[in-house]
Amino acid sequence: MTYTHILVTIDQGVGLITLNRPKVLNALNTELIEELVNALEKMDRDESVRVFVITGNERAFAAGADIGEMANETAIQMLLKDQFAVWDRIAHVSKPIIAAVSGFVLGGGCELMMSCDMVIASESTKIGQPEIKLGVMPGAGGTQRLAHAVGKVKAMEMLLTGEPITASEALRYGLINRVVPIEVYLDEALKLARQIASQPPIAVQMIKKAVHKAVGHGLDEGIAYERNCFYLLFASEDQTEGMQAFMNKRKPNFTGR
Ligand code: DAK
Repeated sequence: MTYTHILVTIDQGVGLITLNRPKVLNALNTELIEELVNALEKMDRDESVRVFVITGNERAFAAGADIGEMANETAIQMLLKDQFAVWDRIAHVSKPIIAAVSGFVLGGGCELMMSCDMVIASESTKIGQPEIKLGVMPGAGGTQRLAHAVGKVKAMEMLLTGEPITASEALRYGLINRVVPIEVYLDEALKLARQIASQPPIAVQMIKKAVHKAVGHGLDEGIAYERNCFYLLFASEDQTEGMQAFMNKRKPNFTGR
């Protein structure tokens, strides 16, 4: 299978997927997400792959879903197309996924990171959910997974201000596993991946599933609620204003309509 927006390699039991739209900070358009999900599912069936690493580049893991792609959609179009539903399939991958992140980890990029099972971050990582600045909110589990990971009050602050946190703060809040110098963040993630790849694969997959049961209570319901709210916000003038302002590189003027 050939891909346009991701790079895929398999080595020593580790399936490495690199998000590859550097000019737009790895903005996650529909095609990229479909490629990512297809690659994960294909390698999930491949016995030579035991663990995944998803990475981007030093400047950006991913700066969120592609704003240009959704800016002009209506609520009904969003609901009917439900094109974002493909994101849900990431949660059904049975082998562990490690995110190796650096730079911007924003919006859908943060949601993708939180869908992974472990996270190694470079010191220059900035993690946030800035959707509020676009007149919308997270739609791929951000409100749910962030609240589970960092607790209510910190999640509220991040979601309502849209301001990112540093890697060391994220470490303190238990959102990521490790912060390392930028030169080695991918190597560290690959080292961890190879260690897990050498463990008994059936036990590895069962542990992943069991841990997901421990942290997944009410998650599906919360995510479905969040997604409906996200789609509904496309009926607001603030969504149009927020996204147009981003694309025209100006400050938005929100009116509460
Ligand atoms: N989409 C499209 N293009 C983006 C982008 C994005 N999210 N982020 C950056 N870019 C593009 C910029 O437009 C710019 O393109 P050119 O102007 O060069 O053509 C290029 O990347 C470089 O960006 P900047 O020039 O802005 O670089 P700066 O260093 O000045 O700023 C920045 C970096 C990351 C602070 C800034 O680019 C920024 O604020 N980006 C937007 C971050 C953001 O708001 N992300 C949230 C997007 S909404 C769902 C699933 C997912 C989602 C929702 C639902 N379901 C399953 C239902 C997710 C939603 C989102 O993520």
